[in-house]
Amino acid sequence: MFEVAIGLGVFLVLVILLVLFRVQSLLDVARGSDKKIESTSNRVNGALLLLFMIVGIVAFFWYSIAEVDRYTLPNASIHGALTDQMFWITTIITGIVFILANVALFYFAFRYQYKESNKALFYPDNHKLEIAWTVIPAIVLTLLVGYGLKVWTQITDEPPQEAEVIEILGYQFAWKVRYPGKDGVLGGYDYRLIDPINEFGVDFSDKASFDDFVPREIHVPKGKPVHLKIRARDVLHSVYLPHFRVKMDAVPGMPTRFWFVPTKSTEDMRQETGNPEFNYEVACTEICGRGHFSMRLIMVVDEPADYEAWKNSQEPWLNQNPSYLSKVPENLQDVAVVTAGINSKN
Ligand SMILES: [Cu+2]
Repeated sequence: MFEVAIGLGVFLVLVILLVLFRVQSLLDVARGSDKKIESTSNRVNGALLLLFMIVGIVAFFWYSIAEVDRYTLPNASIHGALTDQMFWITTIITGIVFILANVALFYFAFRYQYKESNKALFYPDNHKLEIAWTVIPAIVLTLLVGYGLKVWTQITDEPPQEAEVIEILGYQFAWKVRYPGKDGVLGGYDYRLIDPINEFGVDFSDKASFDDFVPREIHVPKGKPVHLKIRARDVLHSVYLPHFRVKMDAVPGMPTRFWFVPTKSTEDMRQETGNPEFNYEVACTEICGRGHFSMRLIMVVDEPADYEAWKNSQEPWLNQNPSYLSKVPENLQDVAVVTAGINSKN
């Protein structure tokens, strides 16, 4: 509160000074003063703009080089290499244009500042120049967009048949994942079946749901395609796996998907980064409310054999919540009991 008051005070003083200055200038005009317009302020401003440019460019390069680790994470997926390549090509081309345009902007402000001895050159148009600065950017942008479109269609192509299917559900404020179990098929769902325990709204009249399991962590196999089926329960969320260059919105009522192939296990990454605590994580990149920051889920990338072992050690959700057997139709009860392994527990 105190800082705000000080800020307001400084602002008010500045406004008053500005008003006083304007009043003085208008008085001069009214008195018919013949003071020359030219003053030192043009030279000072021209030099300051040049200084601003130099400081800006130095800071830009210094930050970009010194902090490169902060904005480039090691890549751990096949399509991530394509994404990275595209990112760098785009960054380098637009970066060169950015620097050239800004050097010209600030240099012109300095070089062509107002001087009484200078007379402005009347230069209405130049067809060659206009054609050049229309056609060249058009071609460069078309190539960049075309290249991006090609990579995008490759990345968002149909997932392969053998892909591991995992459902990921975003809600305020966490992620939940569901695996299809031994049959490899996720059970159907309906939002009207959602209750405090059946958070996915799984439809237990569907046989495929009996062996589905809902673990606390998300595990995926290294070197195999993983097909994420993405849903949201309340508001927009967004699945973000930075090391795999995966980002896809989770939209209520409109399932989305993303598939990718992890190339480095959690263990590989711990060695590569020299950080024994390293973990992949799923984050939410849609500001979805107060608890947005807590939408973090650890993702473990296993060697394929470890992944299979982990999958086999998981208990079906129905086994952990046997009261939901009552939602299973009469004629399928026996199948559900066997598939979910309920008898073996009781
Ligand atoms: Cu979210």
